[in-house]
Amino acid sequence: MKTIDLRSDTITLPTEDMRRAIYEAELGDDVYQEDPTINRLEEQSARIMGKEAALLTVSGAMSNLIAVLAQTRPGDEIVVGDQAHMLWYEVGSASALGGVVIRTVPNEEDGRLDLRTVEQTIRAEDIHFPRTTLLGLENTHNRCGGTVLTPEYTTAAAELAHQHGIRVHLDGARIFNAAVALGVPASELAAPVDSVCFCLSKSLSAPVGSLLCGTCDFVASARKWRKMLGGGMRQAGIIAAAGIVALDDMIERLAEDHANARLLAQGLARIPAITVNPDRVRTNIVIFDLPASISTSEFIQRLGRQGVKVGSRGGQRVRAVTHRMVEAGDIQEALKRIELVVREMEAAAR
Ligand code: TLP
Repeated sequence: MKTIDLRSDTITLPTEDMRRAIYEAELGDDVYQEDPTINRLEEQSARIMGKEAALLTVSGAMSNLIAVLAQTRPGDEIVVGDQAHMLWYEVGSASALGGVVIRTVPNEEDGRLDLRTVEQTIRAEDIHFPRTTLLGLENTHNRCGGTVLTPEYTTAAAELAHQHGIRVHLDGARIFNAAVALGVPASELAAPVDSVCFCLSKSLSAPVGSLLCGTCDFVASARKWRKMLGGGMRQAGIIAAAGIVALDDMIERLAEDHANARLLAQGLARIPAITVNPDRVRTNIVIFDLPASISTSEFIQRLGRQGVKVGSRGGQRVRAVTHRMVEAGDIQEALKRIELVVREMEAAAR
């Protein structure tokens, strides 16, 4: 029985081309900025994002943290959505290590923040208040189910922030999924913001790495913060080599993952006990609800024993993510096994 792992696109393994590129990579010491492969990846990334410069970091979480460290001071306030990855899944690093207060604005179902609410959240100058210095956006939005922010929305949000002297960071861990779904270049989605990061190690299938992009001054400061965090790497061209293949070859194919996610959502919608809206699935993340009669943790365990792995999204919610290592046929097979487990659990609950 083939295991169909839908927990995350982070589980994708490097391709043959990536392994070959890793083997052949020209290397140097990157703390001296002498690794030609990293330099190439950083230049390519900056170009793709339409920014002056880029910095390779070990992870999306490290890029987001460095974006905070380089653009705020301890005691400042940052504004993010109440479903933001930075808030939920980064161990509180912005507060613990950056010393900033995290203030939240409710995320709309589609990942946007209502801009009137954002404006009301921005602190006025007052001796009692922290300074609001950074607004965080996320595209695609993980907890909102892979939803996309358009260039128009991002521009409006950034204009508002900039009018108030606030910088904008975009967590674009899956920005290429958004770009492919909208049919626009990633640079258009990143143009309005001051800093943007994206991940090589999710749908793009590279083993490690994230790129943090912005102006030359910002990236110079980010490089210093990365060193302070112990993230100055040496011959990490072996990571960058796979990243270059990811950017060259793996972006266009994301449309397949999106089609498979839609297929999954449409199939799930035909299972009476499951609640899901296939029309809301824009990229590679499907979030669906189980009925109250079914325990989510037990469902995930039982389904795992049937060779389908999915993740919990809290409460009755389940998350399934499509990626290069699952094909349309696997989706049909996963649907059969999901239906079986739901039926069994419903029967047991009666
Ligand atoms: N997300 C992971 C888990 O942490 C939940 C996943 O499986 O989806 N920003 C966004 C929007 C992300 O989804 C993630 C990873 C990150 C940042 C952090 O990236 P890494 O895992 O490289 O630190």
